[in-house]
Amino acid sequence: MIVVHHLNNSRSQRVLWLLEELGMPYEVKRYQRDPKTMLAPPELQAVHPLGKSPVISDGDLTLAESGAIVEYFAERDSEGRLRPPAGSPERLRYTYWMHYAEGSAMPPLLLKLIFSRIPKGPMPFFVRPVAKAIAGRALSSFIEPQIKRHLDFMEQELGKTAWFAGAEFSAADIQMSFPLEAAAARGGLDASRPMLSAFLQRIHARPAYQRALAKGGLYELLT
Ligand SMILES: N[C@@H](CCC(=O)N[C@@H](CS)C(=O)NCC(=O)O)C(=O)O
Repeated sequence: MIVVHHLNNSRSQRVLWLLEELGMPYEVKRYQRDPKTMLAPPELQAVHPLGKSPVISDGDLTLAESGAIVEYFAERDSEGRLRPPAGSPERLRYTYWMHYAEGSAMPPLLLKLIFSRIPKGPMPFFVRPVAKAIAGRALSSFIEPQIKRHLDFMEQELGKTAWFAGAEFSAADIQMSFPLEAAAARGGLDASRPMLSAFLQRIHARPAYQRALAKGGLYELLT
């Protein structure tokens, strides 16, 4: 039996959604973030040494890293529903977006979250203005321009094809949902990005997405 080790408000929501799309039976084992630090509880480290989510168990296999998990299940589907045919141009795009989501899109979004929190953290009162200035400078000079560049790129790409890999919905769209939801939650999506906003509306309307939400519980993107 597939077990999804699911941390609340996390990337493992994508795995639940994928399994719902594929109609694969699974169990959800829930873990709660520490409300102060937002870190995963130590029990997750007993499943995988990094103690992060998602991680899945499938018989003797334990697999972490959302892209690897998404590809593993997409490959296992005998009907090949969520993966373009091997060797096709769509398959190369699929591979590209599968890696891009965590390798390129997420780092600046994570930096934004961290640097926005720095001035609010505990520190002596006289240090706070300095921390605020340094964090503000990092945000305005590097992080925000990087996020803008990525969002412009994704907006442009979604103007070429309906879904990230091509005309058909694929597991790459599931993998790409997290950076786009994170960008929306962190204020980076507005009327100037109609393609990305429409993408989010389309995925949120999918019955499998809705079922996954019901399984995973409250979902507010945090990290
Ligand atoms: N690149 C990894 C990132 C995993 C990751 O950072 N997961 C976050 C949840 S979205 C986590 O477990 N955070 C809690 C912690 O680091 O303790 C993936 O895509 O699986």
